[in-house]
Amino acid sequence: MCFVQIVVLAGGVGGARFLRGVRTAVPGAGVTAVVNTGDDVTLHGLRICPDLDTVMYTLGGGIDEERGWGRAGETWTVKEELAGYGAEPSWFGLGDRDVATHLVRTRMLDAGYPLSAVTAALAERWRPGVTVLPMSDQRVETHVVVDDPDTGRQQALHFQEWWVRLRAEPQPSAFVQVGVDAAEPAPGVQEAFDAADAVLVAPSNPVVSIGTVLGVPGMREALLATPGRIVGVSPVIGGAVVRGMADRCLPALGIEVSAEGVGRHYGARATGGLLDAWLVAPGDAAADVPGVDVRAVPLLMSSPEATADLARAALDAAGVSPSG
Ligand code: FO1
Repeated sequence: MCFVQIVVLAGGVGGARFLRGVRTAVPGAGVTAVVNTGDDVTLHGLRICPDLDTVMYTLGGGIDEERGWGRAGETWTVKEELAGYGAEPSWFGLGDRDVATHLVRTRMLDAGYPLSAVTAALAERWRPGVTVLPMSDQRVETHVVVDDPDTGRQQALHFQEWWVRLRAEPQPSAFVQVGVDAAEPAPGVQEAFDAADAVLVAPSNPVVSIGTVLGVPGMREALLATPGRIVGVSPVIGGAVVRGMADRCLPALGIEVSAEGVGRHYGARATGGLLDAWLVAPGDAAADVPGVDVRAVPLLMSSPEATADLARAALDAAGVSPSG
């Protein structure tokens, strides 16, 4: 019996939780996560890949569930000692256990291993139960264009500074993926799409996570050539984002903060967009996304069971039965 092959486009916290539900919903399936790396940053000489780590830790059982990022049982001694030296940035939460991941990754990258090989090596420890692929082996870093409150001039901040230090407070006017023009999908991404029975777009940030993944040259073409159906899950419920700050990002691209707005932004596969189907919350059942099969199902990933039910609904919309 050939196992069901599923590809999931994912960002950080929401994407990781959704992936855990997919893994539960189809235990025997081959699941490949294509993960955003636009949030990646080099701080204190260490290469940090937040979304890859959140996916790896969440699926590997090492995540701090409450924060949604970083390690469970974390301590912050290195961070405190760095602050003792006045070593900036002090605003980024560098956990002691997390530092080990960054040290191993940075050493391997410096030795010339591509990010996809580094990610596979780290996954040897965490055994996430899905194949975790960075969207690209080339560096792509999301920068946020904001108006400088003091000078009124526009400036570009690294996503992490905007997100963590400034709590996404300055209204962004644009997002720029530095390095994206020289990027291409990572090894294994094209093959995963070619073999997919279904591609699921996780309820991640449509702009800085899903948008960044799709912005890699060749990615959209690879996705749209997949033989499977493409099913998205709305990250917006009742006009509000469930978690994170997608509502701070959507207006910059003129996208309405609603299930309908995001669905229309992704667009119908039949008319040049992405989606064959779009899952919205029961309260958003009236969402009108022309050319797309809109289905109202509970979207809150309030428990592993609820998330598995959501994943099953997504696979059902893709015409994939869990048994394959
Ligand atoms: N998010 C925060 O809000 N504050 C932090 O100090 C912080 C540190 C951090 C360290 C490692 C890591 O993998 C993620 C971290 N995040 C932190 C989350 C991260 O900034 C964002 O969640 C992702 O980049 C967006 O998905």
